[in-house]
Amino acid sequence: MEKRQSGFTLIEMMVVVAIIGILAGALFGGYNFAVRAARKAKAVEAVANARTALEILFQKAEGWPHAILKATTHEQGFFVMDDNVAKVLFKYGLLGVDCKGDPSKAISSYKLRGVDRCGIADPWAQDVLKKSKYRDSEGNSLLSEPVPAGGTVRDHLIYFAVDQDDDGFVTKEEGAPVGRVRAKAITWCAGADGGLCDCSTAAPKTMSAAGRMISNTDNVYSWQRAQEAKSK
Ligand SMILES: [Ca+2]
Ligand SMILES: [Ca+2]
Repeated sequence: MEKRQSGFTLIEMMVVVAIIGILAGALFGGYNFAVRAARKAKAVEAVANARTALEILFQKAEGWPHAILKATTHEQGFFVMDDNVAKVLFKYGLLGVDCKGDPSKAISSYKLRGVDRCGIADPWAQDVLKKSKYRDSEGNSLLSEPVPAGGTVRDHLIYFAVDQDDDGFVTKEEGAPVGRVRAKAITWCAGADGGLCDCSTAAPKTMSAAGRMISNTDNVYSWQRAQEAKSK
């Protein structure tokens, strides 16, 4: 009489393990894709909200406050949505700014918790800031915190440019990364890789000044490309 086999053979076990591996891989890949898509949607919302806030500010103040025009300049000439802008938005109660403490003090005195709460960091940086446990360190060191997708927290702040001469266009001279955009204010973030490209180039990948390949396909803008107007 044939002995009845109990349990699984090695082959059966290997097949089961392989199937579980394939299923897990598919699920994890789908999960990663969903996380990326959700972060990009949040980034689109954040830059759009920032632009709306700046436009409301322009109407309320009947011009751009001096503090905004003197905001920190990025090495490429763009304005970073930083302490100065956050303080102005705080003053006018815009952009959901809810920094605790004395608004006359630098946001860095909030240990960068302010940057997160003021909504001026993109979703990739906000994720890093949430996981940083708000440890008691200088704001600058948190700005240098690496972001897994690319760059540091500083590379993931929201950028802006405004129509300083009130001619209805934001131009390269005013910090726009393109020639001319018909708008009062434009905002953007660098996207998942933390790298900004010259938007006027068609190349999907560009070498940054630091020698890092950066993608412009994931950059998030508050303006439509159709709004760009050619310079004379
Ligand atoms: Ca202008
Ligand atoms: Ca990018």
